[in-house]
Amino acid sequence: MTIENAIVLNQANLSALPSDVAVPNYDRSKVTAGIVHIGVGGFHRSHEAFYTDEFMQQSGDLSWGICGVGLREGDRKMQSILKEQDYLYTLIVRHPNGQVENRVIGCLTDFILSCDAPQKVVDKMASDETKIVSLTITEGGYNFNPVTDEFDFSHPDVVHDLANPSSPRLVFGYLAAALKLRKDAGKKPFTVQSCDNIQHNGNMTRKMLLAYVGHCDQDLAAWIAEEVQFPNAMVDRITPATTPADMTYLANDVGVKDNWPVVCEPFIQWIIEDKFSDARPLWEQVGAQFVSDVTPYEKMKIRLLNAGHSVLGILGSIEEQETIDGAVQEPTFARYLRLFMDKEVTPVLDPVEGIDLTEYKDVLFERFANPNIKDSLSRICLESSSKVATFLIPTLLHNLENDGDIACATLVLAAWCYYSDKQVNQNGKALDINDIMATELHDVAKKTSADALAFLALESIFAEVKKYPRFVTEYKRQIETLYANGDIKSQMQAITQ
Ligand code: CS2
Repeated sequence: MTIENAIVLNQANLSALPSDVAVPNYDRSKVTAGIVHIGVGGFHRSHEAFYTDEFMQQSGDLSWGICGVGLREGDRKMQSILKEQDYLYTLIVRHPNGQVENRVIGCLTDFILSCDAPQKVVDKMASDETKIVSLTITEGGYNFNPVTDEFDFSHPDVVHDLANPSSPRLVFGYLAAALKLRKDAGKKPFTVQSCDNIQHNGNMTRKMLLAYVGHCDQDLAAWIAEEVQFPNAMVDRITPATTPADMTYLANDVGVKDNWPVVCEPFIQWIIEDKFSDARPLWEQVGAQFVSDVTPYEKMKIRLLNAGHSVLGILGSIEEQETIDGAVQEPTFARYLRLFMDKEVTPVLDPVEGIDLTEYKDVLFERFANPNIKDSLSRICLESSSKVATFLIPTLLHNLENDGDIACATLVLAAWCYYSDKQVNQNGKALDINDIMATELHDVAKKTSADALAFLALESIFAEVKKYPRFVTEYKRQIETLYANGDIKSQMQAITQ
């Protein structure tokens, strides 16, 4: 049944929405923005914004609205859609059994595009009501060199920002300018809270910011080092890219016209170190967990879930799979992924208090197999160069150093070379590749037919692992077989049998 005249989502229409759509129970006109968030994509809207909306609903403490910030021209579409909808959007939670929960999230209060109004972003962060600046800027946004883990001063945007401190392009310029205003006014700093999938994401943010600031203002760097807190955190909720079908579903089946809803799985987790520069929402009242050391949790999640996604994403793309659920329902892929998790990742992990790793992995398989979350492999393979470097290479390196198993991870790297070289799947269909290093990846990968090890020339990714002859031999063997037969599935089977 199609619902005629779906109701346009905005503040005035909130009370007229269908009764099975949950709406904020708080007075949005009284909300103030205690949080400025940079990088308002699907994941922020299904995760931190969800927790914060729930906290405001339950506690009635309305000082935790979120002011969104977009640092890229590409954020303009999100900004204009949210503005038209009075910063409301629908969260569509899809359970494996087909149950769907639709809920309007109300905690976003504004959205500023830095390219339109850089000073407005700085002033907002520096304003007294802002207690936290949180980030989802992707692994690549931290601007570290993956081999040295040091700040990359050669990046053109960094060169730009150092020359133009009042209109920066990267997050560090904004944080620096806003923290300087706080310092000069004798005020407390805000907390800088990373929500990206990087191990020790808070420490990494701190290190990068201090490197950047130290280059131009030593006093400010010393003050930041002393005063600003950067809690590490593990974040988790699978959030596929929104598709036109999701909007059609909302309009036709639910009766809500939302131009950019978010779809996600029911599972959600946020484990945070409890160190904040100033006040924070009591997110623990709505399911977040505060711990003194998040290291084992984040390692477990990144090395199993995120790396597991990359394993399925890269191998599955070549084999003409389209989504994570489709790939994991294929026995060859499921067996391969489990072997990778059991033999190559589990031995590398530290004990995680309160978590049974076997059960954690079982749950991951159930989450990946959710048939109502169509997480596309093209989303998973977005920016594979930073993902492989952060999610997979550290596990491989550990196993090389400790005589552990390396076959599964090595085949993924060989497959990634094949994927970057051919840019089509085994059946000749063009792959949708989006990677900042795409040209470089293609240029080295295409030399593979002449030199099996050509791809390993990518120093920023392979510098460490290629020091191990055991890896080089295994990689060469896998590459030669793949280029001779072009049959990734049999190679996976050869490893799992
Ligand atoms: C995914 C993540 O982008 C990726 O590679 O692994 O977006 C993943 O879905 C989230 O981290 C889940 O918490």
